[in-house]
Amino acid sequence: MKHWKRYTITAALPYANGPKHIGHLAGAYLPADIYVRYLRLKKRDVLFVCGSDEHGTAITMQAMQENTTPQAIIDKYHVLIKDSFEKLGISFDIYHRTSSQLHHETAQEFFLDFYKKGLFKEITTDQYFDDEKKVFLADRYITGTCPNCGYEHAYGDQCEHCGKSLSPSDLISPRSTLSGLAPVLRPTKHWYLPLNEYEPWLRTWLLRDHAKDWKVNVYGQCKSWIEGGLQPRAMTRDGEWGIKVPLPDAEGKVLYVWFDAPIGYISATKQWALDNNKTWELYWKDSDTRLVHFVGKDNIVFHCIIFPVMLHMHGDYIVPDNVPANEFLNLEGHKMSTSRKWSVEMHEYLQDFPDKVDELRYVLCSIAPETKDSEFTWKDYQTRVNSELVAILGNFVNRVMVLTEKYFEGKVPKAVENAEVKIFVTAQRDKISEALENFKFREALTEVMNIARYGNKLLTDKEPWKTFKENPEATGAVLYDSLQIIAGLSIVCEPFLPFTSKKLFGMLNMDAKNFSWADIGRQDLLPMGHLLGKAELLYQKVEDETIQKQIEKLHGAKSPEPLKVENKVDAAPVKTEPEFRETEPEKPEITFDEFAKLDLRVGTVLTAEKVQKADKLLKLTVDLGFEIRTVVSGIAEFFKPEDIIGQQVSVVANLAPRKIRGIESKGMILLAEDEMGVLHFVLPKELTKNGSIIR
Ligand code: B3M
Ligand code: ZN
Repeated sequence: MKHWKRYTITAALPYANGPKHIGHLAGAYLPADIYVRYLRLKKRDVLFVCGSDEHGTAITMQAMQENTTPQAIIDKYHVLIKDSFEKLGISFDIYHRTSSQLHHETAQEFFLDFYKKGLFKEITTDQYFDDEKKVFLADRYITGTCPNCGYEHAYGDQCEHCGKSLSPSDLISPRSTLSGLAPVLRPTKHWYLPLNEYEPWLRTWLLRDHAKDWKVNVYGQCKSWIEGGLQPRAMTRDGEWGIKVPLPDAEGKVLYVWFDAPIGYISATKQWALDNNKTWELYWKDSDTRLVHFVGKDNIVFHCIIFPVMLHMHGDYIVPDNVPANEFLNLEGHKMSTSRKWSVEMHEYLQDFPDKVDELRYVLCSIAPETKDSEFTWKDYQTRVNSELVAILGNFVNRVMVLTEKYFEGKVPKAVENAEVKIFVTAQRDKISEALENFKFREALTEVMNIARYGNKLLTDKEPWKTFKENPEATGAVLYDSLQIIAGLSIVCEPFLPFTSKKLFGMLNMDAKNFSWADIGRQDLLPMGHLLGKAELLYQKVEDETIQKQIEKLHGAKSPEPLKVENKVDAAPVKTEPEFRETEPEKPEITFDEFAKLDLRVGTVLTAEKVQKADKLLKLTVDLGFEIRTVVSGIAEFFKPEDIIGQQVSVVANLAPRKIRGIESKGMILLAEDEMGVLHFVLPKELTKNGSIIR
């Protein structure tokens, strides 16, 4: 493996448009922080940068919702988010802002570099324009009916109801959210990054050279992007809020937020270097520097394709060596969402559990969505805290401290070093290093806990409280070993549980500054006769009531009501949230025989057409293998006839025929209805022969 001289570690710049939740924390900031703390303990030269992303429609939309200015929004949320990160122990070297002068200059310098080298394509296209407000409309400022599912408040870039990516021209009857009027098309010029021209470079640098060391979820997404064919992408937008395009003929145009935001990592580095008398270029332009971006899965393409292409185009810069992106963390069975109030916001957790930061870090690291989406539930939080932190780590430390106080007046007893313990802990250290180097944080944390488990087993096997009377040396030896294990734990747990580590150092009366990663496993960390500090409980049990309160809070806050915009001038349907459905109550029990009466079959849709004067109905013919049937199905709101021809479906084949709008329907298509009321086909995972029985 390459020996890196220094590390530049970035965590995605959060939009300063609202509080951030524990899903964000688990996705990017916590793993980044663990990795950085580990590197620091290894005495590596590491820089950890982050900051607020303060441009783009995320900010202007929020300002509209809160009836205030974009500046007021970013000032408010920048402070809130920064403060939460600090309290959660996320140890950035700098938390910068993209609204800073230095950042504006840095982003403009990038733009001008490309411009002067003639790398941009200048393209004029027709874009939607609000004739009353006299502005071009960003995709998010246009709403209309989704062509895919018929939802009436879909945005110009995406339908939040069915999730389909859209462009404004896809919308049926588009409207401007600013005036409520139908927008008109006007030509406008923009500067495009010709991503397609960099495909050969991406194929070598990414697809060939990182096939082995990047996470499969990340690599797979990149591969499908590249193989799907890259298109030139506009790096400027019409608008006022953002970084001005630094050209004379670009009045009213700003840099695309995804052009400037990643450059924010560089400007943050520049600011840090100014503040600390360092050379920023070393962290971005020296090939011995390892650049690693921690992001969530929705940011992968920007960090793996677009930003690397920009760094490569500029020429003097290094490109990321890895982008260990995580998947999503769900909450109690649903997608986490701040706007839908189905979330645990970082600042709210801190208010409710001010002294339980490591508990959260522990749980989030244990369930981190490293390879696939995962789920946070309060019950699981309680179980992990009580049966792991309290019962394993806390219990071990507490027993050793109490026994040492009782038998040896709180001093490290005399004993000889135990080679077996040393071998075990050292091997654990190396396993943990290996896992961390490969961004396997869950695995690393399990191995940390295995050290505490080993300690507990040592106590249980040797029962030092029983030997003291007859053989105090034996008691002393076990406690000596245990105290050295705890000393090792205080170092090894630091990346994961920094507050616990601090407490442990205090309890052991050790100075953290004198120790590094290499010291883990040493059996002479605490000299004989060394006086320990005051014992305190590391963790407290989480009670049922506490958890119950959080669950109630979540359910109580859930608001199916659309968010209202109070702004009188711009009274526009900015954001209406789709309704959140409750789960239906369970149905009464049936016998197996009753179930066996159902004849469920796999079929394929051959034709589909709308049923006249019935908005919800489609008339389908379905090939069931043994015959072709007509089935009328209430799915017209969700599926266009032409999109479902060839679709495999599951059919209740022996349902008594019914006349629906004059059409005889024989059978029923099975569909799953999610909490948003959206329908999804239920079908075998692989293509299956028509007529196959489902049982
Ligand atoms: N602000 C998107 C997000 O918060 C964006 C990340 C920028 S990283 C340069 O998901
Ligand atoms: Zn839709």
